[in-house]
Amino acid sequence: MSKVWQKGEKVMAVINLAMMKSGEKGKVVEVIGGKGFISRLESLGIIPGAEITKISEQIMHGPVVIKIGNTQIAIGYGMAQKIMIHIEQKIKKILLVGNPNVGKSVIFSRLTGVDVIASNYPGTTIDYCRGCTGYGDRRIEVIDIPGTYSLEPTTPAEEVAVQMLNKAIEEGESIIVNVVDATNLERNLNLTLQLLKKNIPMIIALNLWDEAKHTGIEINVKKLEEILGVSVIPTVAVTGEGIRELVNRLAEAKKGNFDYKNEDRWRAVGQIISQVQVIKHRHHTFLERISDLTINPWSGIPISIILLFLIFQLIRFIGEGIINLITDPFFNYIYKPIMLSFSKTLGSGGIIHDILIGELINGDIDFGQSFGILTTGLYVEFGQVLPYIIAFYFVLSFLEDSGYLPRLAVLVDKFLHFFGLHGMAIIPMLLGLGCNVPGTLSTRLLETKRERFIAAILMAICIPCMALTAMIFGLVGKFGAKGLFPVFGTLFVVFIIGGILLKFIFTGESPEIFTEMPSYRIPYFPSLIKKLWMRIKWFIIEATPFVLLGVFIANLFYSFKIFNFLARILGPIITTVLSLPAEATVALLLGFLRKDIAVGMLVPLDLTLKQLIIASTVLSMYFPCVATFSVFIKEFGIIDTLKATLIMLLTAFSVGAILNLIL
Ligand SMILES: Nc1nc2c(ncn2[C@@H]2O[C@H](COP(=O)(O)OP(=O)(O)OP(=O)(O)O)[C@@H](O)[C@H]2O)c(=O)[nH]1
Ligand SMILES: [Mg+2]
Repeated sequence: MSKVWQKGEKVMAVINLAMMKSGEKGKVVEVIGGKGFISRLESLGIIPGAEITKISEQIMHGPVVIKIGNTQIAIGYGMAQKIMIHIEQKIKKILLVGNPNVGKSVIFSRLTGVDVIASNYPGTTIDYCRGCTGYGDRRIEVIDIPGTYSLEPTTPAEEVAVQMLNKAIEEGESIIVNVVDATNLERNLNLTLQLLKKNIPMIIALNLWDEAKHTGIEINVKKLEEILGVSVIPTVAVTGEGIRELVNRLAEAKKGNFDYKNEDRWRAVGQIISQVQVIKHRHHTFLERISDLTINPWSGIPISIILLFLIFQLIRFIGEGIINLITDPFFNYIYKPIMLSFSKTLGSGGIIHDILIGELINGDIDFGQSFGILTTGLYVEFGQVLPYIIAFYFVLSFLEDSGYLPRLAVLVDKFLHFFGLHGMAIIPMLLGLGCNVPGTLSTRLLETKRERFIAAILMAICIPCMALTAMIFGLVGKFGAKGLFPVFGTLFVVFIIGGILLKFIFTGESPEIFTEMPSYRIPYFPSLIKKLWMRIKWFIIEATPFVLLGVFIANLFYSFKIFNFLARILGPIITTVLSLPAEATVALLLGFLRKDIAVGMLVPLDLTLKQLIIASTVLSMYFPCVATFSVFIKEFGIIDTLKATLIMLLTAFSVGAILNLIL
């Protein structure tokens, strides 16, 4: 197999003369052969640097005709294969098309250097993503699209894929790289044959070649190329093997010549498979045994409960570890002295001081209470939330790449049907535990709008993101289960009751689960770390402005007494219905920007445990943060977003009032 391809590396598009299409122009790069052969061609002007045009293509390995200057020359097929040409392929766009979970996104990242999320379950990519790759001395656009099993879409994500494909066909000058899973050739060829009928130049990347070898699958690549009439290049996207060859051979992309009747497609696939694939007998692997154990409900459900408990402990362990060993020592022993001297420079008071450093408590900075942008603002985000974000995404990325999530989806399928959802809805929910924005977006892997809407509302109300969870842990965690259980227990109960109600409010069809179980894989560590880093970077870039803006607005509210005005209007509701002090109004209002900072604002209020529980629960449920809100509008439109908002506000305040009565 060819050398490993490094992202961004430039290559020449060099093919042999026989591969050129008629009408194509190019420059001779090299003639491969003995001295006699080379000088024979030289005599007719076929030397490196000479410009040629192919006049006619060979028929059944017959001669080709080219034009050099004004001379037309006929060349035998065998000779033509030895003349290497650098061609000006008019490729403007490369579309990565294939079944879900075959490695398109990893190939996309390799080609373009643009980092996109790749995970071991079908439906990771839910929208298209563009990038560019170096190709000769030009850059061409590469597009990663969601996976699709056929050209008749069944989910919004698949619709995107088919739309992009049709657009590329219409625009012309595009080629398809059909990414095929070598371990599931039969099912993948079904799409390949459909693509061949689309009459667009294509080339096949036979990916997961490493896994095919491990599982004893042998594929005769040459034979497959011959049958389909398009080039096939084995690749291992995660390590980069074969990607360089794929790029080198992009110019070979052509319309295939395999013909079949649509109604005979599966039979055609079967015939191809019988000619190109041999499966060696082998014993069950360790990972397959685990697969059987985790999918069978009798063993799978206890395993999932133990696993979820361990995951929870692991996230706590990593999060607290980072806080105790890294962020707290940093903030207390390194950052604080710097801020204290900055505070002195600012004169230990005044409006600028209050906005940047906040209030000094007994002459000292208290990161929990001072509430300056540079103190509490940065501490909340980097000192308290970030460690849990790292811990959560590390564990989630591991689960995603291992292939466990679709199995969990099967186990919870029955349970989620009570809410009008099917098991795959567990994937957006889990993503929502990290951040509701990607969570809401990934509801696109569900088939109907009804399911997506129910899943998104349930997530917005009952699934606190990791930033909020970390802050709630900081706030009520010190009371142990007495503090944590009422908050998270309430969210769970509301999830169940809310889910059942939503199923009846939004009537409609509930599709059955219909998904592929990818095989278990030991996560490839460099990819896992890259994905973790992408998510951390995303969190820092997306969250920081809102956190700092939140602290800034809170300070302005206090300085300009806007707070008094708001507390007068909204205070009575907050105090009577929720038994919270009027000061909590600002926290609830700012929760719209970011909930972590809103929870942070509760710290200086000296609340009782009951009040902390009510405030944390209501804050979790009443409204998604502004980022999630904008995704809601984009995905569901204004009217449905307003409906969802009404449901969220009603639920949050009724639950808050009930907690106030029973606690
Ligand atoms: N062992 C191995 N794993 C691979 C290879 N290519 C991709 N993977 C893994 O396969 C999984 C799926 O990769 P993705 O790039 O997300 O697949 P996709 O085709 O974009 O999937 P969708 O976006 O769901 O359509 C990930 O866990 C990858 O790390 C490969 O060649 N070998
Ligand atoms: Mg993808």
